[in-house]
Amino acid sequence: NPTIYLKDYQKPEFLIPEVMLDFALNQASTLVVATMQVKRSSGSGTPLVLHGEKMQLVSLAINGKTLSDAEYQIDAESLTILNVPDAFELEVQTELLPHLNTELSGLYQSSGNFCTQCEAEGFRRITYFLDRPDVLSVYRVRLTADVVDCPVLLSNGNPVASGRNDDNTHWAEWFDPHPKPSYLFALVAGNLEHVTDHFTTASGNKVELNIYAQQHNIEKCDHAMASLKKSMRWDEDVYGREYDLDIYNIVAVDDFNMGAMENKGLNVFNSKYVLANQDTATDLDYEGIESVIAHEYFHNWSGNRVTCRDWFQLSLKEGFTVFRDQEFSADMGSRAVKRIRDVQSLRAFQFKEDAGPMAHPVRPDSYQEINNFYTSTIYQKGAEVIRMMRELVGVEGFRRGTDLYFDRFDGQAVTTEDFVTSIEQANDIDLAQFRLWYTQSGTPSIRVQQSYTDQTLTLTIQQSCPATPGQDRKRPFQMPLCIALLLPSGEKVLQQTLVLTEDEQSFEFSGLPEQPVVSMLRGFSAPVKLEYNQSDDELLTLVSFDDDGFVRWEAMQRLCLKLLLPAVENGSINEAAYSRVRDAFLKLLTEPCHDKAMLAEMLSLPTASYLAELSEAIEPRQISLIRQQCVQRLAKDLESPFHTVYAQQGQNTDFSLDAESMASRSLKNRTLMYLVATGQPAYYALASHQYHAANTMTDRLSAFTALVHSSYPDRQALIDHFYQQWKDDPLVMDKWFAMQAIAPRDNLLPDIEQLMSNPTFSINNPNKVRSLIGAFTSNLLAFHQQDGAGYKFLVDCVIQLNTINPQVAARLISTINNWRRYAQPYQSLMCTQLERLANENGLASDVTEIVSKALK
Ligand code: DPP
Ligand code: ZN
Repeated sequence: NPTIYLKDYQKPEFLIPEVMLDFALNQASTLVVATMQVKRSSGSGTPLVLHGEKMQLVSLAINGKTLSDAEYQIDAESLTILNVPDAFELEVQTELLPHLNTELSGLYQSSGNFCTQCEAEGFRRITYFLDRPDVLSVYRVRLTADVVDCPVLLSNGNPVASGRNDDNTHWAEWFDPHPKPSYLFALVAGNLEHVTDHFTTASGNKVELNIYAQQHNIEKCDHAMASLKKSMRWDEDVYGREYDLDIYNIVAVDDFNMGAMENKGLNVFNSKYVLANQDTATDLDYEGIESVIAHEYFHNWSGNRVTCRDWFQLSLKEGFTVFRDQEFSADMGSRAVKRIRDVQSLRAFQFKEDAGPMAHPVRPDSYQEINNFYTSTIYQKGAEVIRMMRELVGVEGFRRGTDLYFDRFDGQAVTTEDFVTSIEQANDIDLAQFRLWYTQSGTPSIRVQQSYTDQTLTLTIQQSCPATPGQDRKRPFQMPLCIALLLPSGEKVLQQTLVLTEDEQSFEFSGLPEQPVVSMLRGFSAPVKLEYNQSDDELLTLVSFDDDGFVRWEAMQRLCLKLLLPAVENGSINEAAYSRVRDAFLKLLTEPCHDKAMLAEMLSLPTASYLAELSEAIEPRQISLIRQQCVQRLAKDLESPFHTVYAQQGQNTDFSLDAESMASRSLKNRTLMYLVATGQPAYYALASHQYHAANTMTDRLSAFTALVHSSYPDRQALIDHFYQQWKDDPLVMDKWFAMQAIAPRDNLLPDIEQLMSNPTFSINNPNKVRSLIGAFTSNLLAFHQQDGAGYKFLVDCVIQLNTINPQVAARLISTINNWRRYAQPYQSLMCTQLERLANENGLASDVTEIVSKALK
């Protein structure tokens, strides 16, 4: 596949201000008539080249006159019409086969219902079009389908008219007054129920809100609806953004490549991010739903009203919108815990990506397959870049900047540069150096050295950024470094945002009669790795007293890393380091607790993926084993305080999603995990009792997981019991697969292979692939077998998925594209399998790009 470069961007030569789409929906053969008003915008006499693939052209007409074969050319990816006037009506008829569409891009079927996914380039599988985000059109859509199979007919915008035909079909017409790029087009047709509500906007418009789902799921839509209303209010309060249509529809489907999609007025969601009730969804699921509903809603302004000029600008909408949803969730729940989770996820996925062969800037320079660039860098690092800009200009200055951005670019397709310029101009600040965050890839490191003499603290800070593909040398970034100084008594004597701009800088703080403890990188104010040797005592001061939740948690993590990293390297645990961690745990468990949610986070050892990220040469099995050993020792040594805290949380309190109840469940289940890790039968019984008596999925799944991951003798019976209870609920089955796939035990592969033939598993369903195969690849012990069988299994799955769903296949194989970072024999074994994959015939471009970059 050819590489596409940002530097080659050219404005479209033609525009399509209006389009009318007429769908005759039928699963075996759907006919689409697209009538477009086409206008030349530049050039003269050049042919019209439209994108199109994986469909059948039926006919073409210009201004009502059918074109002959000689008047156009067609290939696998495009349609060229040689002689066209400067303004004309183009009619394109195409035939689609939605029932055969397993790629879930374009028009497809999920549970028998029709739906679409057009981002990034799915619209070109529906009709021939200028399928690029800088071509904005006003859409009118007419849907016709069988009245029994498809009582519901939805598209973007507002409903205009509907009616019955003489045969067994009916029709509906939708009109969206807001010009939009083709990637935001959507239709849904099928047999669906809905819940309905309304929202009155700040200026008094009443908006009808509907959530559609299959009938048996309709009781599970209330939380999503409540989340939608909260999002709409928040965007008015925080950004001054109101909704702009009469109706907002959300549809939940079981087969979906990503999380959800922000199609104008008609969001299509992976059912994982809509459906919840207390029997089936965990507290984490509820939080995930709230944040994804918000994310897609926020796109209505950051993405839809102001969209991207080209796909290199993807972070313009995604980074900004992730930042918006992160802040929304922080306002709805615990800000500190939200930040901790976001940083954990950034380190697990984005740092890994930045250190591997797919490292790319937040605004990439090139790509082969755009679907491979819906990455953690674009989304999560992109959000960090927006967050830093807010830190640099302040909350009010940031709002002035976003107001200017939305006003100036409403209805346009723009660039990340346009966003930065808006922030600059609204604040009279120069962000020239800051722009490097958009163009340089790689995770910067910050090295801090401190000295204290004559009542003066000096911090010397060096920054550096490793070489990444295509970028050998980096210039220093501008970044905000939020710090505070604490006296050993815990009193905060100063708080400040330092702005780094140089390779090395020093900062002095005088008039300090005692040597302070530095609270560094507060709130994780920049997406960097911090190298800063603080003593155990300094870290413990931060754990006890810092008023920044992130730093408190991070100090505890760093204390644990002093135990874990050397232990992984040496294969044995240093007793002094262990005692420090154990004593810190004991103090946390026995002191009065003001914030249970934070305590639960503080009592978690660094994740295995973070330990891998910090390793020179990754020893996956060693990481897993050492971490497990530490969990077990802490469990045994602190059994009694763990049990006391567990018992204090009570069992079946009334189900509630308030912060206090969720925090209590989180702490209870964290302590339960440790209790079960003691291996004592009494705690197996305790967990088993919790599993059977639970009134929430949070409690049930936590007990289930603790037992399945332990040496509990009745493990298999428990797994079977869970299965019998929940086998009819696909989302709960996803958890059942995942928890088994990440069990820290050897010789798991035969179990995984057997689970793949379970009747509830389907390789065509992306959620199932992620929850079984994807989860297995994150299992540092079981996946990284020393004979390479885990890698061979993965590549076998990828080869199978390559023809079914290349996007999912590419994501799956990405998990080992950082093979060079592993120790031997893992590194060579992974390489062998990647080479086997590279030699397969008929690899999709999605997979080819990942594999070829991995092996380069
Ligand atoms: N644009 C979508 C989202 O991030 C991607 N499927 O919300
Ligand atoms: Zn998004």
